[in-house]
Amino acid sequence: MMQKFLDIHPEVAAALASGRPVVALESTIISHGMPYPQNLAMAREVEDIIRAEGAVPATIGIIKGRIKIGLSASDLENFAQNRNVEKVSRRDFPLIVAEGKDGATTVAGTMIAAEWAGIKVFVTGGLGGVHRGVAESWDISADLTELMQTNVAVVCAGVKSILDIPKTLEVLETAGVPVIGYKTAEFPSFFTRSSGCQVLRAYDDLESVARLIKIKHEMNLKGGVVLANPIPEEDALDADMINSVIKDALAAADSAGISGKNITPFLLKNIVERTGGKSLVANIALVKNNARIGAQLAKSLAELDQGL
Ligand code: PSU
Ligand code: MN
Repeated sequence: MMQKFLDIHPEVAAALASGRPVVALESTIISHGMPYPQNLAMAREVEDIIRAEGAVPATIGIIKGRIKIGLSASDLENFAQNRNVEKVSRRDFPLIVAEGKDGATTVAGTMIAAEWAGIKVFVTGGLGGVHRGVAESWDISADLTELMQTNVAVVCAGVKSILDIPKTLEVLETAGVPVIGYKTAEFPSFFTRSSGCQVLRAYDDLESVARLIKIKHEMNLKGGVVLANPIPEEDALDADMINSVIKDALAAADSAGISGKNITPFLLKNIVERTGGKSLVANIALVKNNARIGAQLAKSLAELDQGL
C-alpha cells in the first residue's frame, strides 16, 4: 500500500526480492549532521564499506516528494550540499511528500521508510534522545517514539552526550526497546566509549543479535532494537575535552535561543567548530565502524531468514 510513495533503487529492489542483506542509511546525517564536503565523502565511504561486506546500501531521502530507497551519486551530492533540504522526522513526512519537496530523513524518518521498503537493519551515527534540561524544554527526540513502534534494528554509537543519556535510556525502557551492547556492557556515548550507564545485554556475536531481532519480529512485538557499537578506542575523543566543549555548545545554543528541530544541527556544527574539526573526524570514524557491523548484522539476519 505504501509502495505508491516509494521509489526503490533497482539494486536495492533486486536484493530485497532475493532475500539478500540490505542496510538502510539516513540522509539527515549528510545534510544537517556534517559539513560539506566531508559529509559527501562519508556518505560514499559508508556505502562502499557496506558493499565490501557483501550487503547493499540503501540511503533514504525524499526528492520532489518521492521517497527514495537508495540514492544515486547525484542525489547524494544534492543532500550533501543541502540545497533547500528539510530535516524530516515523522511529523514532517506527510508535509514534504504532499508539498513535493526535498527532505533528508532523520533516524525516525528513515526507520519509517525502511520498514515500508522491508529493510530490517539501519546504520547511523547517533540516535536522538532526551535533551538535557528536558524539564523546561520538553525536548525528546521523535527517534525514541519511532523506536517504540517501528520494526527496524538501529546500529549506532549511542547517543551523544549533548543529550541526557540516563533519561534517554529510561525512555527506551518505557518504550520497550531492547538496548544491546556490541562487545560492551556499557552504553557508549558517541565520541567516547563509556557513559556510566549499562546496556540491557552485552552480546559478543552478531548471530545472537540477529536471533533476538528475528524472534522479536516473530512475536509481533512492535518497535526497534538498538545495537550500540562503541567508537573504536583509537578514534575516541578525550572525555573531559569533549564534555567541556559540549557544555559550551549547549550554552551557546541557549543564548542564541535555538529550539525545536534546529537544536541538534546547531550543536553538531558548534561542536565541530569548537574542536577544530576533531569531533567530525571521530564522527566519521564511528559511522564507518557502524557500517561494517551493520552490514554483518544484516547478513546474519538474511541467513537466519533463509534458514541457512
Ligand atoms: N546525531 C548525530 N548526527 C545527526 C543526528 C543525530 O550525531 O545527524 C540527527 C539524526 O538524523 C537524528 C536527528 O535522528 O539528528 C535527531 O534530531 P532531533 O533531536 O531533532 O530529533
Ligand atoms: Mn527535539
